Amino acid sequence: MKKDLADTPSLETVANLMTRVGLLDAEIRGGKRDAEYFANIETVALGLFRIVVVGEIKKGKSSFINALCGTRDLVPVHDNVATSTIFKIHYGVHSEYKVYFQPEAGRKKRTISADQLKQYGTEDGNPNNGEKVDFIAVQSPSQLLKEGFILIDTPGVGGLFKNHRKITFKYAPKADAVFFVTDSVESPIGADEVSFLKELRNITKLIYFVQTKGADADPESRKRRMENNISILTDQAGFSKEEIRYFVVDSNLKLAADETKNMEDLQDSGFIPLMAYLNNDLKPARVYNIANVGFRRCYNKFIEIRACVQQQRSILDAETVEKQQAILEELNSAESSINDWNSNIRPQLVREFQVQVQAIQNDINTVVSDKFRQGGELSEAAGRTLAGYATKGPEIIYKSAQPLAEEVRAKASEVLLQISNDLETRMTALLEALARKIDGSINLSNEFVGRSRMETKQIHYGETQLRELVKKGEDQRHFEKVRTFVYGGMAGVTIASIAGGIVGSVVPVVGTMIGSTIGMLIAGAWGGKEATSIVRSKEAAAARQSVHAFIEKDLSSIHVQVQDGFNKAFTSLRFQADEALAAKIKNFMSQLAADRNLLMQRGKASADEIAKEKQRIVILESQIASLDRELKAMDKRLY
Ligand SMILES: Nc1nc2c(ncn2[C@@H]2O[C@H](COP(=O)(O)OP(=O)(O)O)[C@@H](O)[C@H]2O)c(=O)[nH]1
Ligand SMILES: [Mg+2]
Repeated sequence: MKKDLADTPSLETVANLMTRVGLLDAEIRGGKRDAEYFANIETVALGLFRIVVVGEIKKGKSSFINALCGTRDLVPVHDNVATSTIFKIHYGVHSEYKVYFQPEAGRKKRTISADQLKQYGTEDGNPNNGEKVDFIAVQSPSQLLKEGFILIDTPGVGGLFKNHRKITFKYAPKADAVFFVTDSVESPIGADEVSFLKELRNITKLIYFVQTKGADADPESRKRRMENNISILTDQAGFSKEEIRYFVVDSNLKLAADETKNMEDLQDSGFIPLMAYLNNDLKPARVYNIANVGFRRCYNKFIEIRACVQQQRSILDAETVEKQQAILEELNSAESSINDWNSNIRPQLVREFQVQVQAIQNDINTVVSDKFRQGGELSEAAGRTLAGYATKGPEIIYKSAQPLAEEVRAKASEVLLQISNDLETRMTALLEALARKIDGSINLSNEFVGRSRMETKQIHYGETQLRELVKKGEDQRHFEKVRTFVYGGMAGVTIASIAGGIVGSVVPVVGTMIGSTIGMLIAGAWGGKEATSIVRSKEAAAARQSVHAFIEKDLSSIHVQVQDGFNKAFTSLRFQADEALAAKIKNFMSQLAADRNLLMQRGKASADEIAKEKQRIVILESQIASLDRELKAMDKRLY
């Protein structure tokens, strides 16, 4: 059972402990640092929290972000000029804006001044995104950002329903929180927003509500608005009253309060409970997950170090030739068991594993085909919608092409997320089964294995943890980092921990990989061409047919992308477990060689040299004992 989240150690504390373990590891390996492990410490220390802000145009999204950051005009706020691009806002010592262009624009990113924001980031200065801006990265020294929050401001040009989905589908699945912004003065949550929210819920459960412009309404009407909105959310959008987190704020008041340091205004702005919720509830949950994975990684390394030092200790303590001989025999027999297992059993287990991965792949291919192929479920559903237009004229049917295509893409994204969950569950089960088989198939002498076997805990990577990793898989570099972060987590010193190692290292990798594959596929599904090229005909039946043909074509391009994406992912999945095994075995063998070497040297060493060696071990042992206490204390806080 998980403990109170508020008791989670800070990521700094976890990173510090990881560093100490990493340095001790380097010390016993003759000063050589495990580069991967140290890179992973950075990942922990950097643990970030992503907030995506969505909502209709002019509801106050950009103002809300500025208020959160405590910086006026950090992102442009306008009375009559609409934001036309994504802003990604993150921490940096200096304020800075950088424009990133879409790949097809073939332009390098460029730093711009705040004055140029209008030119690239608004509908006025950059109509229909003629500049092909992908997003604008905003760097700011704000305190909130410094604490590891990343904010994403989204446009909402001309009605949220049509234009927002693409963006939301791209960013929301990876968000740690999605803030849906509505306001206190104009209309309550409308039909378009309801259908948008329903879709949003299919891809993330982390939706929170903000009602802005609180100070523009009197307290009574702003409360009525809130109650009204909440009943819309429960009656029409499928939210339950208990799950809704709803905040009434005023962003302008918050900004003013920051400037004048007026406590009363700050209180009235409504930002205190919102920030408290962010800091006390949302962020700790995320920190917990990162801390947990980092801690496991650290603990694995610690077990290696301890086993290694224990082995050195027993070699030094072996005073007699008989005792030394016994150790040598133990090492030799371990080596031959491993070799034996490696050449006879491992290939067989790996083959079985690969056959089962293939079976999963076949199932996934079937599902993908059932859903996406011509005449498949998605196409049929679109056909049914079109059949509903039987009494409509051709013009109306043509007009329905674009929304219908978007409908299909939204559904495709949903299906992809479902497949990804299913795939993750099945791959995890398969890896756990493999781990059990490995564990059951290795016969090593008990004394040799016993010590570390006791310490090998079953590592549970819950769904949320996997999601954490998945979210981070966004850009390729980060993905690689996370991959090594979890993947490298298993290089152990005894074969007994292989089984746990496989589950502990490969399972999160699987989650990360599936997540990033799905992320790309969803983005790809939304990258389809616009429904503009339909040949127009006068007759309604022909119009229905040509719209359906268009949808089919759209689907078939998505189908190709999806199949291709999954095939690539499977190719890699198939080899993950074996790669993890190979690394483990290599490590084990080099440890055996080192032990044997020490044993030989001990045979030749003078009493003086042995005494000195023992002194070195005593120091290491005391470091290990103190790390052991701290790790146990941290373990208690995490479980
Ligand atoms: N009084 C008040 N005005 C606000 C608030 N939030 C936004 N506004 C105003 O509403 C307009 C639109 O805000 P903006 O943040 O650009 O909305 P966006 O299109 O959703 O990003 C601007 O004129 C803001 O000054 C608020 O909390 N209080
Ligand atoms: Mg805006």
